[in-house]
Amino acid sequence: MAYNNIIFEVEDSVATIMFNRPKALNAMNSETMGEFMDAIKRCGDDDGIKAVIVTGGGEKAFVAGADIAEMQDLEPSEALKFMERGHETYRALELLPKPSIAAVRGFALGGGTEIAMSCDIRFAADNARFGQPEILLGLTPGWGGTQRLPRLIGIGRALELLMSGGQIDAQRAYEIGLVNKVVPADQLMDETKKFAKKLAGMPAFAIKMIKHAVNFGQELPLDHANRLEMECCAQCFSTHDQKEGMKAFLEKRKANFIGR
Ligand code: DAK
Repeated sequence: MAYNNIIFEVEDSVATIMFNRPKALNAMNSETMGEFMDAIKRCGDDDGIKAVIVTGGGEKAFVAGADIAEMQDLEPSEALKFMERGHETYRALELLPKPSIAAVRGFALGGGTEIAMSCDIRFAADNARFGQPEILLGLTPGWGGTQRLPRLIGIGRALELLMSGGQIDAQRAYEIGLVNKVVPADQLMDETKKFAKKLAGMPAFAIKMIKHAVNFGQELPLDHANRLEMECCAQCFSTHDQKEGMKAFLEKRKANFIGR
C-alpha cells in the first residue's frame, strides 16, 4: 500500500511510523487511519522488525487529534464506524507482539494522546503537550481516552483532564506517569531510536510473553493473572534465547540472543 499521510521506514530492525500531514498538525482522518493500520500490520508480519516507533512529522505536532473537519457532519452511525476503526487500529498497535514507543513532539491531543497511550512506552520532547480536549467539542473521547487514561494515571487525574479538556506539558505528564521520559526536543528521535534498538536486541519471545501477560493479565483476578504469567514464563523455556541467556550468565559472557 502506498502512503499519502505516513512515512514508514525500517532501520536496524526498528520500524518508524511517522504521521506526515503537518499542515493539519497530523490530525487523524480516515485515510491516515487506513494507512496507520496497514503500517501496524506490516510491523506485525515482518519478522525482521523487532521494535516500532510511532511519531509525528513537522515541528509542531505528534497528532492534534481526530480530524475535526472530517468529523463535523458525521451521522451517529458513521461516527460509530469511524470510532470502531480507530479502536481496532489502536488495539492492534497495543497488542503488537513487539515493543512500541511513542516519540511525542509538540501537540498530542485527543486521538494523539490516545495513540501515545496505545504504545508500550512514551518518550516526550520537552515541548510536548498532552490532553483530551473532546469535551470542548461537545464529545467524549472516542478512541480509548476514557479507558486507557485512568488505567495509566489513576481515575482522579484522568477525570480532571477528561472533564476540563485542559492540556498538560511534558514535565507534568512525566510527574503523573503518562510519559516515561522527557528529553530536549532535538534529542527526541536519537534517544528513542537508541532505546528501541536496545529493546530490538532483547529475546523476542520473552518480550512477546511479557506483553501478553501484562495486556491480558490486567483485567483478571490476581490468581488467574498469576497463572497466566506462569504459563507465559514456562513457554520461554522452549526457546533458544532462554537456554543461551542462562548459559551465558553461568559462563560469565554476554548472551547472543537470536530472537527464538
Ligand atoms: N483537525 C483538523 N485540523 C486541525 C486539527 C484537527 N484536530 N488541529 C489543527 N488543525 C489544523 C488547523 O485547522 C489549521 O489549519 P489551517 O487553518 O492552517 O488550514 C492548522 O492545523 C494549524 O492549526 P492552528 O492554526 O490551530 O495552530 P495553533 O498553533 O494556533 O494551535 C492547536 C495548535 C493544536 C492548539 C490547535 O490547532 C487546536 O486546538 N487543534 C485542535 C485540537 C483538538 O481539539 N483536537 C481534536 C481532539 S478531539 C470519534 C473519534 C475520535 C474522537 C472522537 C470521536 N468518533 C469517530 C465519533 C477523537 C476526537 C479528538 O481527537
